[in-house]
Amino acid sequence: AAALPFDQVREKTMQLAYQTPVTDMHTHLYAPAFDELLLWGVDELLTYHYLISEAFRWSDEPYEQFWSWTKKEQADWIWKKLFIDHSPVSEAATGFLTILHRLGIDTTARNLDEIRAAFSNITTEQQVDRVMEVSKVRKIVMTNDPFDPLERPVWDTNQGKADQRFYAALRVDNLLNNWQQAVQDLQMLGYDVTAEWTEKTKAEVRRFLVEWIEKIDALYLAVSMTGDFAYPADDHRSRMVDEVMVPVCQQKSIPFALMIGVKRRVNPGLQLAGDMSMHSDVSAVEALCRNYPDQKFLITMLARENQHELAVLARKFRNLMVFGCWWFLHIESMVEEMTRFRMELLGTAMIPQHSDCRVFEQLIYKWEHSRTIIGNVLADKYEKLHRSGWAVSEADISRDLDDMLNRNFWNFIGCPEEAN
Ligand code: REL
Ligand code: ZN
Repeated sequence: AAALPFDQVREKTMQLAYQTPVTDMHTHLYAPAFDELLLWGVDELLTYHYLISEAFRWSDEPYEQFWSWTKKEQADWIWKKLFIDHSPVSEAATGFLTILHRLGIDTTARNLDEIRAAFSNITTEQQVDRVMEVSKVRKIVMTNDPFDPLERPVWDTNQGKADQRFYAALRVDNLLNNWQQAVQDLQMLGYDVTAEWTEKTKAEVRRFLVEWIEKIDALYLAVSMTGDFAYPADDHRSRMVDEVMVPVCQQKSIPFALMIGVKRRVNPGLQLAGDMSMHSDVSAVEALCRNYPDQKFLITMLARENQHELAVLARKFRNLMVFGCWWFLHIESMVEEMTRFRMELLGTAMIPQHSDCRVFEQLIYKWEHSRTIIGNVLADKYEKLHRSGWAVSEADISRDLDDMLNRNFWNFIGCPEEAN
């Protein structure tokens, strides 16, 4: 393949960075069959929990007041606080405008009802198609919880797999982090478990996981862990990991995804917007990777302070894949910093981003903002290579971007054919 001249490298890299189809390996989005669980539209976008916490910085309103309003009233209030009274310069606020811009909606009048009108007369299916087209996101991994009473019937009636663009991931948070609740939930679904950690209980939890992995075709098991996650430890979590989760993952040949470093509800009044990040101990991941060399772990962490150590750890363990810039790290400056040192430490053998979207149109802004950064960081590296006499071709650039935005995930989870 023909080497590109120096002065074409950045332009070509950026062009391909915006075009390469993406596999979004962790989202809170759903296929249309999940009906009301699939959030989209202006009022959902404006009441994203990222924007709720930002709007409250400008208000003395009691939290209960806000929660008592309709979604439209909440959206009006957030619009006024973050877009009318002040400039929307934060990542999440700017993101809303990126979405409108890409959907061709004019915002010069700054009139929210006009913006709402531009979203009327669209069906969910049409919007899903349009957003996937605009964002060039080709495959979306959901977060699936069998204990969710809205979600379970969709799987029970076999509609969860109807749309081939969507894939499932089995979320296991309560099993690890709220065992009392999990026991009740499992019993409700007919599993013979007790709060006591007996052989019977372990076997039943394994049976639950295997049955649901098969039922939903889960690509991986997933959990969000608080920052105090320690492993190995003489506690419920370590027993659950060692005696139930890893054995099940091995049996089904799927990875275990751990998202580590959240501190839930530091301000309960803010509900979902009240979660915080906290520093974690990377040696828990180190011990997991060493104890189970044949088990794959997909890992992301929430504290900026943990990122460099985690990337170094990925040099030591090939069964560890670092992914994404999670939540409060999904901002321009952090994505830039993290993408740069991950590439410098790991080359392209990492998954630079996932979206964590909760509202469908967010795919547009989250991926556009990230593609810009990933493309520019990559172009810097190619220019440097060029100066050392190694000129990349268009095919090299396409391959590298496809690896990072799509293929590395599918190869790592053992389904390389899905990347095509
Ligand atoms: O998967 C998770 O645990 C988190 O990503 C979510 O709890 C969080 O609220 C999400 O919206 C962050 O981006
Ligand atoms: Zn998430």
